[in-house]
Amino acid sequence: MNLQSKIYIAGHCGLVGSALLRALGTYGFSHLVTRSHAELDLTDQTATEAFFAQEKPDYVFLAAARVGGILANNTYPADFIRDNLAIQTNVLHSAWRHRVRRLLFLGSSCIYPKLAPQPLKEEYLLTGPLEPTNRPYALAKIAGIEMCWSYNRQHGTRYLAAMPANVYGPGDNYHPQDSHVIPALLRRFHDATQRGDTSVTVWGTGTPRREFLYSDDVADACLYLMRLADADFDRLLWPAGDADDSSALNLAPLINIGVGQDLTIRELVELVGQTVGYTGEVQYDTSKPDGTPRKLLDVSRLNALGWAPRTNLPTGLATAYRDLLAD
Ligand code: GFB
Repeated sequence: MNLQSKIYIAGHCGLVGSALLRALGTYGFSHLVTRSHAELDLTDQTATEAFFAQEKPDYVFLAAARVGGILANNTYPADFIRDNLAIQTNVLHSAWRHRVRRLLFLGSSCIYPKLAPQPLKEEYLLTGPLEPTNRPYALAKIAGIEMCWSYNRQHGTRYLAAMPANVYGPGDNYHPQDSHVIPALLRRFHDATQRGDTSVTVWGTGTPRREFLYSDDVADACLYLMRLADADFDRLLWPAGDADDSSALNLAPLINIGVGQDLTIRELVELVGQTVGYTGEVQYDTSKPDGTPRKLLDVSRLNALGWAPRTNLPTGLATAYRDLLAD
């Protein structure tokens, strides 16, 4: 990928896509292609195919997806499975037809089995049952990984699937019910502080552990991966050395992106309270789901390539909070 390459960022208005756009701009990539959801509905196969036929991008970051927090996943399971299957099917197929050189498909750490050993290695994919609250979303993303793998095997494409930890950052969704935990807590603690409330409610027991990754770090890792030399990139696609061995050994073209550390929701609540300056009480609503007890990613594959995140959680939370205040 060079500075003149034509690069399509699918989902450039989202949390990861907008960070990718910023990062590509910062590095000096000048030939960027974007379409808003209103301009191009990626669940529409005909429209997606026409777009690829017209633009013929060299590289694709597939960050377009229907995403949401634990409750949104549980409330709209049909939307999560249908939209994600449709988007990725259309984009992966058209990208092959129009000879895209490399594609990075973004998923999530929820693809791994609910009770898999920690930290989660890439080869744990499909080794056990999934967490029920986000199974439709996870299954769609697993199908996306399998599609990347299948197109690589049958058509010689270079599709890599990257699974980030829980992402947060500027431009997040602050919806009270549908958002992820960090934007939800920033908003709730901020509103409580403004109103002078003495108690705030947090969902679940507070015991689940989560790993949080700042959106600009995810984007930086994605660029790092897309800019790898051919031999290094291909080693990620074929970890066992060749197509047949990789398929037999369950070595998908898959790489985790994370910070290698997690914390409990209770510890996160402390940090968010400090960030916002909230000093009241916290109640836990145990009628709300906890989700997976833990999903800490093993990031040794990415670290071995020389990449590490730059933003620690307190710094990232402070930036995210400034973004909320500016909203
Ligand atoms: O961020 P979150 O929705 O993602 O929830 P998941 C993380 C944890 O925070 C859960 C707790 O244990 C929640 O019960 N939590 C506490 C809250 N208070 C809140 C709150 O006000 N809002 C939210 N949302 N959570 C999603 C998956 O799971 O993570 C998706 O459903 C995707 O498929 C995404 O993988 C990254 O980590 O539980």
